[in-house]
Amino acid sequence: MLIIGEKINVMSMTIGPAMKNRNPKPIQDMAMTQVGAGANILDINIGPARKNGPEVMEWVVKTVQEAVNVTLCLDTTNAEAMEAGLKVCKKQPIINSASGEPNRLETMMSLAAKYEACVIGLTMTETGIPRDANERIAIAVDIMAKMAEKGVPMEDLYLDPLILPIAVAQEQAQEAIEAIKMFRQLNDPPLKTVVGLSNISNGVPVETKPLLDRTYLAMLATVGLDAAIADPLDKELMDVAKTVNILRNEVLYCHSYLD
Ligand code: THG
Repeated sequence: MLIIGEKINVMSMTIGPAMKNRNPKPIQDMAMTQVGAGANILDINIGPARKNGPEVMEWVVKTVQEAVNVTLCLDTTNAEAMEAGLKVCKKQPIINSASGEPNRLETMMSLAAKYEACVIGLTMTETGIPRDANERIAIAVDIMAKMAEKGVPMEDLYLDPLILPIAVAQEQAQEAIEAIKMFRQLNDPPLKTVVGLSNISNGVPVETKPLLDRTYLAMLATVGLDAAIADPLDKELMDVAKTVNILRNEVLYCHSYLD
C-alpha cells in the first residue's frame, strides 16, 4: 500500500500562508515529517490557484525537492500550474487529477503524454458525483479511451472512485469498494487504484475520524487498493498500512515489522 502524504495543502493553516508568502520552512518541515513518518509519495495541493498558479506550483515543487527525494503528486485543477510543476519534477510525477469532464480529461491526458507522467483518473464528471459503482465504471472507461488516444500506458493510470463523506452519503462507502473491485478487472494486468482516504471522515467528530480512516483503509486493502492519499502523521493509520503489507504478502514478515 503506497501512502501519499496529504499534508502539503493550501487549506492547511500553516501551509496555506507559507505558499502565499513563499516561506519555504513550514513546507520543507512538513515534507520531511511526512517522509519520516513513512509517506512514499507527497501530494502537493495548491487548490485552483487562480492567482499566479504556475509560479506557485513551480516554487512549491522546487522547495519540496530541496528537502526530500520522493515522487510528487501534483494536485490542482489549474492546467497551467500543473504543467509548470511537471516541468520541474525530478522523478516521474503523478497528475492529480484527470476526471471524466471532457475538457479536463483532454488537457490532463495531453500533459500526461507530454511529460510521461502517471495520472489519477477521478471518476466524476461535470454533471456531478457518481451514484453507484456502475456510473464509476462508465467514467473509468471514458478515461481509459482518452489514455489510449493520447498513448499514455495503462500502467501509468490510478483510478480513483471518489470517496464521499460517510456523514452525508453512507451507502457510497460500499459502492466505492465495489468500484475498486470492478476497476481492477478493466485491464490485465489489473489497473491500479487510489483513494482520498480522509474524504470518508469529512465532517465527523475529531474522536471518530481516525478510526473511520483506519478501518476503511483495511476494508479497501482487502479488495486490492494500491495507494491512499492520507495523513501519514496518524501513526496507527501507518501501522494499519504496514500490517496490510504483511497480510497481503507484499513485505516479508518479521517480529519487528512495525519498527
Ligand atoms: N482524490 C484525489 N485527490 C484528492 C482527494 C481525493 N485531493 C484532495 C483530497 N481528496 C485529499 N487530500 C486531503 C488533504 C487534506 C485534508 C483532507 C484531504 C484535511 N486536512 C487537514 C485535516 O485533516 O484536518 C486540515 C485541513 C484544513 O485545515 O481544513 O482535511 O479524494 N485524487
